[in-house]
Amino acid sequence: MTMHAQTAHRHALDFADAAFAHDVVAGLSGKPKRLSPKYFYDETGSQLFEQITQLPEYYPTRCELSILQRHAADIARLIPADAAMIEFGSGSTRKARMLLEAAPAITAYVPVDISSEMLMQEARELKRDFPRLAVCPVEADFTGPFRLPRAVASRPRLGFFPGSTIGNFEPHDAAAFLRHAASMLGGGSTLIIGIDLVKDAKVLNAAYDDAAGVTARFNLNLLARINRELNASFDLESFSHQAFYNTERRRIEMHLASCKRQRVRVAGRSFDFRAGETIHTENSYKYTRESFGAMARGSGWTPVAAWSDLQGYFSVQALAHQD
Ligand code: SAH
Ligand code: AVI
Repeated sequence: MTMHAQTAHRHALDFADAAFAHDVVAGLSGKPKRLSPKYFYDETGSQLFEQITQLPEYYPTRCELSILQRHAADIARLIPADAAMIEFGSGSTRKARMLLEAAPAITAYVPVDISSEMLMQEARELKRDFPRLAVCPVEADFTGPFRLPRAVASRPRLGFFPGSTIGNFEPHDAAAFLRHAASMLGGGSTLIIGIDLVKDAKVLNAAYDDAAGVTARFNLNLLARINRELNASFDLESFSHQAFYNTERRRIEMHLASCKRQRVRVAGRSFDFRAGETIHTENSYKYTRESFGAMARGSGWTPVAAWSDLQGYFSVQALAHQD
């Protein structure tokens, strides 16, 4: 890195720290208290998410992998020559690798993620494993504006948003994200997106409250991160993981519940908790093919293909943006 790049990187980090402190203080000052799920993903959080994907109860990753395995060739047929694939929330890049193997037409790959360590590690490994591919990682919050690297400018673009990460947005934010992605990817682009489908509440509840307690550790890691980075005093033993399917709103809700009345210091401020009071840390919305299709059409995209696993738990959809 040049001196100039180092200074710019430090400023970006200072800015991210300030935004984290601001969002946490604002979220804990609200009624009800809430925190954004994008803050789950520090280095430990990303590792815990990877452990979640291996759990017997957590079906989304297994289902989506099986769909991609079966239909990689169908997806590859939608990809134009010399394309750039931009992945939103790339994490372990395991699913991108399946598309890269099936579609040599992809000559540039732009993983975008907020979790810097995992992003850089994956980018290094991809460069080693796909030596002819231009790998251009972008550390960014994809809910805001960010610049695409130069390698993408002259290439046709393919968006990839697997994992049902769009389900972590509120529906109006999901629609806004789709509109933003349409303008960023441009006319003629395709978006391959993973959607978790509405299903039996028992299956959903188990997926987000696993017997081994990994999802609980993932949820509680947010408080550990706040302690470490914002000089806070959360006692992790006195908060407990809660996850349940809200049938009416078609979403899993995750919360951290205070086991007692207590006061917590965060970034120089005090926050009081009643016994049983929760911090709402995540929603994971579930869609039907129809409800997602309607949202996509209202946000500049036309569904052109949809694939499902054999149980009908998960859907991978191809959306086209005309203009
Ligand atoms: N695509 C992978 C990972 C899904 S987990 C898969 O399908 O398994 C969600 C990923 O999105 C994580 O890697 C997390 O760091 C990233 N992420 C979450 N919110 C983000 C945001 N606002 N901006 C950028 N990346 C985000
Ligand atoms: C990343 N995202 C799609 C996951 C989900 O299923 O909503 C995050 C997660 N939260 C708890 N378990 C997994």
